[in-house]
Amino acid sequence: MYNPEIETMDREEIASLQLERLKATVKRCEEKVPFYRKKLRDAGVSWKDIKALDDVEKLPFTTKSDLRDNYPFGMFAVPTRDIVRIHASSGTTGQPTVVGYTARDIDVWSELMARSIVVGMGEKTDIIQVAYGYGLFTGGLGFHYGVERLGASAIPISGGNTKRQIRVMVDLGTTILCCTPSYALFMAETAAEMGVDFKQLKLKSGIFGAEPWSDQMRDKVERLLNLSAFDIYGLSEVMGPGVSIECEQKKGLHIFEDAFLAEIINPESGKRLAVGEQGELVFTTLNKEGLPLLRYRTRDITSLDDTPCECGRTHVRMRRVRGRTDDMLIIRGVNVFPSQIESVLMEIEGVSPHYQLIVDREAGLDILEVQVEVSEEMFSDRIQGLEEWQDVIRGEIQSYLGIGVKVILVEPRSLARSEGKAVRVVDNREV
Ligand code: DLL
Repeated sequence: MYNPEIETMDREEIASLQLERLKATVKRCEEKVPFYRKKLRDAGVSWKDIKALDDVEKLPFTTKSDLRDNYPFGMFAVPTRDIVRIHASSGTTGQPTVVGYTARDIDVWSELMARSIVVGMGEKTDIIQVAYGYGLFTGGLGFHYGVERLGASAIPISGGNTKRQIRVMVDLGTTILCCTPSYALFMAETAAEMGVDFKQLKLKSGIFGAEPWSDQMRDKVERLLNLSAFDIYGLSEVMGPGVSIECEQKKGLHIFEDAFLAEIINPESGKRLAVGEQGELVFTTLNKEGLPLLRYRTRDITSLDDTPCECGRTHVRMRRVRGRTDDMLIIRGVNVFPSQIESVLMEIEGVSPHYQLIVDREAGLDILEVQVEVSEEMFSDRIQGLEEWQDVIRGEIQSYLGIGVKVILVEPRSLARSEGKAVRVVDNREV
């Protein structure tokens, strides 16, 4: 049952718990998953070689393509008769991947989600609107089970039907909202159109994640929805939401280290990096039955922080994910994450938080176009001076990124809104 003490254990205790669980996971993979048996044999390593936590480095990596190659159930460590739930990753390209959970996995996940919600200010008395998509995506059901485990009240509204979301929030007195940060912004806009004032609502916190968002975007969301916004991270392969979450300090996301062992590697060389260095996040699951994973490469870029946190939790923190290796745009040789551009845009008064990046190649040269909506007030005030203003914004982005970009200011409400994960980049170079 719900056991927050595990989050304040001392570091040595955490390490010994992790070591014991790591050994058991490697043993399980070796014995139950032919894919891992072969991979471990090829790497010349066995669970018996795991004597210290650092021995994790001896293990081979697992990648998304391993899951694809073994689609659908080839990496499961139990027969499908023991699987009680199947989800799929939200990947938009290539073959899909599916993930499976035993009854015990669902139990552990519910527990981790209940703990996450508590970190995000949740209590038994809360009314929690779960506006992540229900279905193959892990967001909706992941949160739902966590809310029920905590004993709070779940409103399983799923994503979409935004006017109804607002009515439900007003009528039922929602106290915690759970959805993607981009959908939260869309809700703010819809509420304003409906004449609903967030100051009159009972919302106290929002647990937002599933996509990258900047600190500047957080300020906007907090201001517009009049709540405290927490960043939650997770991925279907490793479990779903509830791998890590920010505490009230909002200085990084505490990883639930009783369930996941995190490492940061150099994405090119695969070498492990020291705490504090930025690289690709890699997870080994520590107590999963259905789909245990060894050194799963997330492609998410971040760094770890093991300094003590003022909240008293001892679990290591990861910095907010600024993007994925595969979302990183390389524009004329410069690496650009959409979230970097977002943070510049959010600092400029009069631009709305709605933007899109279009990448093209003209005469062999990469062109990055930043389309950003002007806020309603600015649009009517400055219709004459839009061009100069475009220049100002272009200047800000250029001086931050060090590369030339094209800025196009577009009318309020002209860019597509998201009810789930926002699509920030349209890359026309591949087609
Ligand atoms: O997005 C699980 C989730 C649901 C997390 C609800 C949080 C809330 P996938 O669809 O498999 O799972 O996508 C996982 O989304 O590898 C990251 O690239 C990205 N991502 C998830 N959370 C965050 C976050 C869910 N807080 C992929 N910040 C991950 C930045 C995030 N990126």
